[in-house]
Amino acid sequence: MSLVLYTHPMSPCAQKVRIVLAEKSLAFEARHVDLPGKENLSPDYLALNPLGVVPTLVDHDVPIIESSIICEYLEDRFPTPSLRPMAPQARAEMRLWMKHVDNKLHPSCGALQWPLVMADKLRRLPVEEQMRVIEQVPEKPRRERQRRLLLQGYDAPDVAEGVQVYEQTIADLDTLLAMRPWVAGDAFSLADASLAPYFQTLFQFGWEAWYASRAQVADWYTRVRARPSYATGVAADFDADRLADLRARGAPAWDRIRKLLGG
Ligand SMILES: N[C@@H](CCC(=O)N[C@@H](CS)C(=O)NCC(=O)O)C(=O)O
Repeated sequence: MSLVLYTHPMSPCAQKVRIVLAEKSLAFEARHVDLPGKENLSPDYLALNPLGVVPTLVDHDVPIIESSIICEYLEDRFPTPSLRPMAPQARAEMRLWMKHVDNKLHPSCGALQWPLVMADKLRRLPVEEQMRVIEQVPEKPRRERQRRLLLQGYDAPDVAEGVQVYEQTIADLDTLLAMRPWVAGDAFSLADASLAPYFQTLFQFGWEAWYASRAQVADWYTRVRARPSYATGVAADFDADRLADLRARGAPAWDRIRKLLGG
């Protein structure tokens, strides 16, 4: 098969790419990377993706990294159906949302999700060993965030900041979606594919109340979830047992988030 995707079910960045692959009806081979076991830091994986993160797309032996770049690559390589608006202004807006996701929403999601699902294996090691593993994370901001989250859990400042970023994002989207059906215009685009997984995070942990009162966002996410691309690219990885486990982990965290939201 010419397309191989290195992925993990809980990775929003990988979900984004899987949505795009499904929208374009592209077949690919999924290779699961054990993120809690830090397989992403193995020499073999780092040779493919020097940043040590999923996703990585390999197209005929050529690795492509960074989820937004992968999405644009897929768009260039397989232009139909297109997930980019035609008008340059709408395209710029789409890319601004993608940049917001990469720079702000993704680290915020990491702060909320990582301590709940990715840190278990590491926490079973002696603290010096935990720190030795974290020291191998190639990018400084992620390395330092993971270290803070390991040591401080939900008391880390990243959690409070992440909650505010999520809250502002939901509010801004609600205003925008009152004017148009999809984030960058009349059609589902890479902007919708990029944002959708970050609502999966809220859904899977049972934090739907966060967006439920924002009518436009709630309606948008219902329409996103109804798309076949979401069913195959995201929801298929969350069976009833996994969802029950995630919701149990999410419940105590929601108490903290609600307080941070002033509730
Ligand atoms: N900017 C990167 C971020 C990728 C990223 O942070 N991936 C996470 C999973 S969503 C990861 O692989 N983390 C590895 C780790 O936990 O050390 C992208 O968009 O592809």
